[in-house]
Amino acid sequence: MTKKDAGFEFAKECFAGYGVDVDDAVRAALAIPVSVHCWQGDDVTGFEKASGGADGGIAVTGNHPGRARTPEELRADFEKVLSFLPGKTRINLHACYAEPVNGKYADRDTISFDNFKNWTDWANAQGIGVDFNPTFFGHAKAADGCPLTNRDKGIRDFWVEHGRRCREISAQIGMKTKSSVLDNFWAPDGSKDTPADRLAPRDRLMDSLDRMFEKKYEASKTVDSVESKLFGMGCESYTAGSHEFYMGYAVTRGKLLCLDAGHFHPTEVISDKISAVLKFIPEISLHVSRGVRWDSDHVITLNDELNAIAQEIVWNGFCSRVRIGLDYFDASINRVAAWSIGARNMRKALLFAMLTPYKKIREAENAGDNTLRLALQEEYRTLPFGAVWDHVCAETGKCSGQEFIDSFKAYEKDVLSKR
Ligand code: RNT
Ligand code: ZN
Repeated sequence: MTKKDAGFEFAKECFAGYGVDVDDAVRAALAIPVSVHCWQGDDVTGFEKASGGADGGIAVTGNHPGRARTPEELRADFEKVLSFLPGKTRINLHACYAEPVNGKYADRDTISFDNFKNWTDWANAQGIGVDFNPTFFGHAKAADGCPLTNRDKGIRDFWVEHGRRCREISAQIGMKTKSSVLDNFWAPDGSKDTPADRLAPRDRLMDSLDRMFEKKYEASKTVDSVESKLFGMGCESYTAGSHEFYMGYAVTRGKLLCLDAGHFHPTEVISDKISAVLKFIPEISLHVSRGVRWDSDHVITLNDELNAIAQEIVWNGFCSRVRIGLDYFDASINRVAAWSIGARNMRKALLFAMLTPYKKIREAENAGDNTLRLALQEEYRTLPFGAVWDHVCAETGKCSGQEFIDSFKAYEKDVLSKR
């Protein structure tokens, strides 16, 4: 027996001592789909003729060499990321990743499935599902940061048409991949300084959304989610699509609510919101991210909040009611590494949540024994989780530890640095 195998056997015994079956936990943790965003690979740039890049309150900082410049480069990088990810993975696309067809670029109000045919074929070849997002930023018609609330009806109509097309594209991708596509709607609409009217933009936002969502689609093909936000750079004083707005919208319109971990007050956490909103909405989606000061999109680390998010999903049996997506972008470090480290952390958190003796901890709580609850909560932190993770990586043909580091460094040397 190798030292690694011996370590795994020992870990199994430790977890069994708390009544946890490691094999069951691993199987369950790997089956949870995690939708990995495409935009970490190219700094939310996309492939349109005149790429506006990230704006509307989101910003990518850093200029590490190696950004993917073409669909082929981005897909190759994503394949490298996939090679590091155990478990069921999906890709989350944005409308601005539309590809030209026969050299012809489509504007946001004319895009169609054809602009995403390559992505769909590629996803099928990779055996992964696809999710989607309309892009309401990085465009001349969103230059004032108010696409859906614009006072100019012509501008609103343009974006309503974009939203409608994205839903149609999502339905077609869903059909072709035989997997329901989550279509997530986030728009930056807000105001840098104190608005005189907080109501009228919300009237217009509601109307734009209602018009986009007129057509009904089968959930087996696509479902819509709406994402709230607190503030962004350049819209510090007001965001039309606040949490209260979208919570109400999702409840009354039968939409999923997307909780982005970076979109709330700094002492608020989405882990606490999951069980609350799921009392009123059958399904939600997540943008797992990490807020730091003004930025809502740092690479996710395996911190307490990430573990808490995974625990809420796993411990409450919400795996089929929460669509997990990732949303972070860092251009200051190796992007493939950033992408993979964050996505591996999501999977680690899910696995760790599955391995936690939560039934025992809850028993202690229900018996009113908060001392035992605290003792167990603190003891499980140092159970030999690492040995299980390494084993999962080895069993699924993914590397871990030094090999993982060597592999993304080699990719940087051989591929990224030559761009
Ligand atoms: C912005 C939102 C949104 C974007 C992506 C690119 O604050 O979080 O989800 O990050 O759509
Ligand atoms: Zn988000």
